[in-house]
Amino acid sequence: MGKLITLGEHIVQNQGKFPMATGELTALLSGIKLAGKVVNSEINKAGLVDDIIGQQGNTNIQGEEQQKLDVYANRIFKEALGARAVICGLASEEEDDFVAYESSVCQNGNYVILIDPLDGSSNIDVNVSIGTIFCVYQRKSPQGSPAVLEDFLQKGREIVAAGYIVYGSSTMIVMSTGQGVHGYTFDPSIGVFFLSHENLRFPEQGKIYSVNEGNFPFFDEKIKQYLRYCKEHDPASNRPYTGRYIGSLVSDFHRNLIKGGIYLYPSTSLKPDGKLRLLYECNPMAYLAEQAGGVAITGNEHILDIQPTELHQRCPLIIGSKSMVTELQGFLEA
Ligand code: P6P
Repeated sequence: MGKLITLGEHIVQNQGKFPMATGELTALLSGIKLAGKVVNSEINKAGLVDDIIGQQGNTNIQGEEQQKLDVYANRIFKEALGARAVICGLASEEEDDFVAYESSVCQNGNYVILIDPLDGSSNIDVNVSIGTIFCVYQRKSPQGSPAVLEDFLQKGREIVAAGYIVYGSSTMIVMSTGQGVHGYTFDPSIGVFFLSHENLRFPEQGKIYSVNEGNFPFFDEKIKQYLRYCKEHDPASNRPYTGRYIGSLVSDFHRNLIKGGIYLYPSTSLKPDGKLRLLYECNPMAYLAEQAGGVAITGNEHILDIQPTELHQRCPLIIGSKSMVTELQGFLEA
């Protein structure tokens, strides 16, 4: 391993470059790191602890079965972030409405966070990697008051920090504060995240495509044409491409970021707005993609340009290597 630099040290080394004051960013990240370690610990023993896997027995606002770990992770992140004076409010996939922290310390916080505490949670019971996704905005409402809805309904272009935690073969925080994308790998033996992937960028070329082929009958004809193109045998253009789909956005995105690739959850006849949520899935991943030299679109517009109108609104997502997204756009515009 090269230089041993922790996440906290890397933030301090880059201080002064952030839109957030270093102290605020450090406090925010200490909340993310702490909650990530606690959730990671529970995930790693999920198979051993009866009362932590399986379904909670109720559904979230999306009408999706809440996994017990979903609810647990949401509570851990909500408490960890509420214990730091930097965040005045939180919106979560697991919360019907946004949470405006009540303490005066939190109400003095300048930022709000939007989070999917455990994305891909249906994979928990089958021991497949899952993730946490988050993004941070500067509040619009006056400091010292409770957070309000407009603090959360901001375009992705306004994001000041975003990232994900991937609970995989190793646990990593991958994040950006506008100075590129960096990966930090957790060493459980000492409980520290070390800088392991500095300046992550999508490879110029890629040949991995990630999509749920089971939705093929419901895709627009132009998406079908693209998927047929991916599977044609043409060595001159490095086809057929390779299909890889984990069913966990964070894991599929992470692999495509390292190896080059494209992930698509497009509009379908059954779900015209797609499945993924704009505020705490598509926007943070789109921010990271653009910081890493990639692209993220709905099909006809950039994700980060969308003006949100609702906390849990959905949008189609096509995200990954610029060359592959551009190639797909050629089909959409034909
Ligand atoms: P499907 C997980 O529920 C998720 O939000 C993403 O992480 C994942 O890529 C997608 O949905 C999987 O959805 O419909 O293919 O099972």
